[in-house]
Amino acid sequence: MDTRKIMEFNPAKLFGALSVGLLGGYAALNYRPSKENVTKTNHRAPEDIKFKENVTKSKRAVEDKKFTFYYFGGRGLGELTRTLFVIAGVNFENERLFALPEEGQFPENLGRLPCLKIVDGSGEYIIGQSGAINRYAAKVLGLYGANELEAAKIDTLCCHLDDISNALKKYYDYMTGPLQEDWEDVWFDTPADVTERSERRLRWYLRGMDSQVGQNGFAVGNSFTLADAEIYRKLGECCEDLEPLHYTGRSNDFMKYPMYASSNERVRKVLEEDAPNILKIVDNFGNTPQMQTWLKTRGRQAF
Ligand SMILES: N[C@@H](CCC(=O)N[C@@H](CS)C(=O)NCC(=O)O)C(=O)O
Repeated sequence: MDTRKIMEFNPAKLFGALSVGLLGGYAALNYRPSKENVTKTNHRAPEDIKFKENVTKSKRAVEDKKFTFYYFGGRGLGELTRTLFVIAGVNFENERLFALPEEGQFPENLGRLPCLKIVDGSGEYIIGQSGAINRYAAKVLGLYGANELEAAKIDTLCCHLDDISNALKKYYDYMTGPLQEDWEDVWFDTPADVTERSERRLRWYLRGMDSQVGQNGFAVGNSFTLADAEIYRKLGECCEDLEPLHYTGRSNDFMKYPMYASSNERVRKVLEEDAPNILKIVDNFGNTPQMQTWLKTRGRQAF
């Protein structure tokens, strides 16, 4: 049963929310907290997934735990965590909220989402903050490298990806849209070999990162880690099954392809030309049976 409520656009509320930025953005939604505004799905890992060596170890570590992941009905700050469970082949309950949390809920993330609940023999814990959740999940799922140095390398790559997201903000504002008419040409097509700091755009970052990842379809080592998941999420993941309207009231088309591009080809061309190793990672990760099943079954996304 699908209990989703389509979010209604309310310009007056939206104006107020924009003034306090992204964190206030959800206040723009005209909705009431209610149990009907939640969907719960048990994600069951396919039986035939062969665990990589390091994941097998972690499987024992998670065997006695039950995970529930709470986030809104879109991808946003939640999808990376979900794909960590998916790629590791570990079951989790995917609780998608289509309303703001009720007063007093989720204090671990200051009343916001995502949060991850872990129940095991020793009790119940809730973790807030997406970064903390992702690092915790990567550790217990065996997706944080084989040793401390690999873990540091994974962190480095994730920080490079954060730099890219921050650089993109100069050209595209998530809440309002493009900040200049030719933003796509500037962001995607500025050559990698610029000399001025102010001219560093997507290709500059990716060409540099490409020499830092493996040539074997894995960012670090010989199996998937948090870095592969984040590379896929930021540079590879597409979504055609979206609600028609984004919660800011505009068309959801800008959410279909990585980095708000008008087509997936925009991003792939950059990877083909300047970051072939990263492209290999995107394809290796996205083509796994786990991810293929997940993409087909995760359902329609609000954003
Ligand atoms: N830094 C926090 C940000 C959490 C956050 O702002 N979550 C948004 C959804 S993406 C939210 O819950 N907004 C509702 C609100 O601020 O009331 C994290 O990464 O978890």
